[in-house]
Amino acid sequence: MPDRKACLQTRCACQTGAAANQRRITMAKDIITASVDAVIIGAGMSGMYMTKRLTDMGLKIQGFEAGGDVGGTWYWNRYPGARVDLESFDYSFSFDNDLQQEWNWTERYAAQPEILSYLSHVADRYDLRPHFKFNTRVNSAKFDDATGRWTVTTEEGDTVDAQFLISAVGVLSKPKPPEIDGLEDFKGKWYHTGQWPHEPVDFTGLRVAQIGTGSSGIQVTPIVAQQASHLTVFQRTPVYCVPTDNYKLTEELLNEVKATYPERRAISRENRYGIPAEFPTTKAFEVSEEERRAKYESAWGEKGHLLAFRMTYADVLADEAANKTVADFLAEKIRSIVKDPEIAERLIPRTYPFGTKRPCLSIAFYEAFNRDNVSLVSLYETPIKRITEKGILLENGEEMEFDAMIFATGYDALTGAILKLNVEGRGGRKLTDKWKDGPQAYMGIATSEFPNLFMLTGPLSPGPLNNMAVSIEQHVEWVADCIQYMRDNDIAVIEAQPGPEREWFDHVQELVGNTLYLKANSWYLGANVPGKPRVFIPYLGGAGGYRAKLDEVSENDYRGFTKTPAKVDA
Ligand code: N01
Repeated sequence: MPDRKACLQTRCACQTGAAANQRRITMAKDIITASVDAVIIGAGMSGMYMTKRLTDMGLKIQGFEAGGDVGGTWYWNRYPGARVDLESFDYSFSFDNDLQQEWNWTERYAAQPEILSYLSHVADRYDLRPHFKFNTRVNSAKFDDATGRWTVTTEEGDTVDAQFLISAVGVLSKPKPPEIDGLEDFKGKWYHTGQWPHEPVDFTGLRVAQIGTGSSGIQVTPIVAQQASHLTVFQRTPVYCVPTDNYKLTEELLNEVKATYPERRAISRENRYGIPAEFPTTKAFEVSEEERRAKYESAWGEKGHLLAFRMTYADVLADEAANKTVADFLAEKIRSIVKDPEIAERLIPRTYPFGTKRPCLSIAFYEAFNRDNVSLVSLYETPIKRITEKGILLENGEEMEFDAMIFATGYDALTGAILKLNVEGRGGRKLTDKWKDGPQAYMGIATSEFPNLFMLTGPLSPGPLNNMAVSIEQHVEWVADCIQYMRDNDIAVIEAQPGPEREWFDHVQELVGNTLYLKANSWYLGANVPGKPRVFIPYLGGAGGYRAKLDEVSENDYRGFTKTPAKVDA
């Protein structure tokens, strides 16, 4: 029996046979020893598009991907109910008009299989898979001061030398173990949403425990509730959920979207959250209570979407009183859906302002608690002591028996996956040491002492605070342009300077200081991972604001970077 903790760390999910399945998808090829222009780590959306851009420029690429195929997040997250919570057609690539015209999304919020087949189509269309070695995890990357090149090795034994190292490892890709003692004693099966098996898991007739109620957990609950004989949801911090008005996309609607893609994409690139909508300028108390209420009803109703409440008024995330008007409205909605008043009260968030932990878009999450076979345990009131052979032992001495457990406990977000690569920069400097008090990254894309390393949607960039598709395209295009600039100007090595890097960090922290975000124990702050430095990691300047700043850097000859020319042979 493999060690389960190790399984979580390696994401092999072998307890359920998923690893064997992955191996069937793509057999590992021979050991690679090569010299290339760039190593790209990760074949999710960012790694795929980066590969396309650099191969179009004629660069030789070696990609490595721990999973058995392309897809990243959408390859791993196969849990029941997994679907995107931004409109599918906006959560997609915009770089090729033919691609966006030929792909027909079927639902407003596409489910995981559809997104994965879209990404598979992208990989086929641009012939990206041959550039990657799958089922292969990078375990170290070292910069050589003398040659100005990176040496990347993998757990499989590959060794590749490259001018550029590009991290495309994703922001929510290192699953966070449950951190509850005794898991190894449990005799039933258990699953983490972020490394779900490839074959369907049937919970029919089982007593199931679900731990965690973030964006993943709230999608799991209603589906598993339909199968399990009993589902017990263990909730630590309640979340704010907005209902999903999901529907099949008609040909007419799709044609309308396709015809207006140029405008949609242009607005998205400038919008605060990377979606095609106007950000409001009106503040919550500049309008009457009736007007405010009507706006909240509309944000909740059929036009509602994940970001609707954050975009009702300009000061929702900056002013406590304004924020409370949204929180009160949502609490009222929870009370109106959940029939048992005690359960409703437990589901209402009270410890942080609305929006400072990521809100969720749900299909019938609250409604699930009206079922006889679903119960809720608040971990604030009844903490877990440990996991046992039979189930879960609570601090109050009660032992609850389960056949299966689902951990929807989230991720070591934003920095976890990149730090796991064991990156060493100039003079053997370890990235883990440099970032021990929190990430330092100039413009959220590069870090001093680590030359020619680019981090796509890296820490201190907006990343997941925006539509990720918009964040990814922006970074990929900026990095491709930077490499082209280096080639055009005979620059061999580019490196962020410590001064501008510190200024960028201060700027990121200054922006968050003007908001309510620091009032929540969120993964944005690293607060969900025991021992992680408490630093606000994403940049809050918005997709448009960030774009302007990053463009300013490139338009000014990559200001804030030191550029070392290629050696000229005598
Ligand atoms: O993870 P989370 P997630 N004991 O960290 C609880 C994106 N995403 O996978 O809040 C008990 O949000 C934890 O409690 P608390 C999206 O950006 C998008 O759900 O730390 N409970 C929380 O309830 C999202 O924000 C989509 O107190 C423990 C839950 O587990 C991000 O991914 C879908 C615990 C973790 O929630 C992460 O979402 C899914 C413990 N030891 C994800 N440890 C869509 O696009 C943690 N928890 C739809």
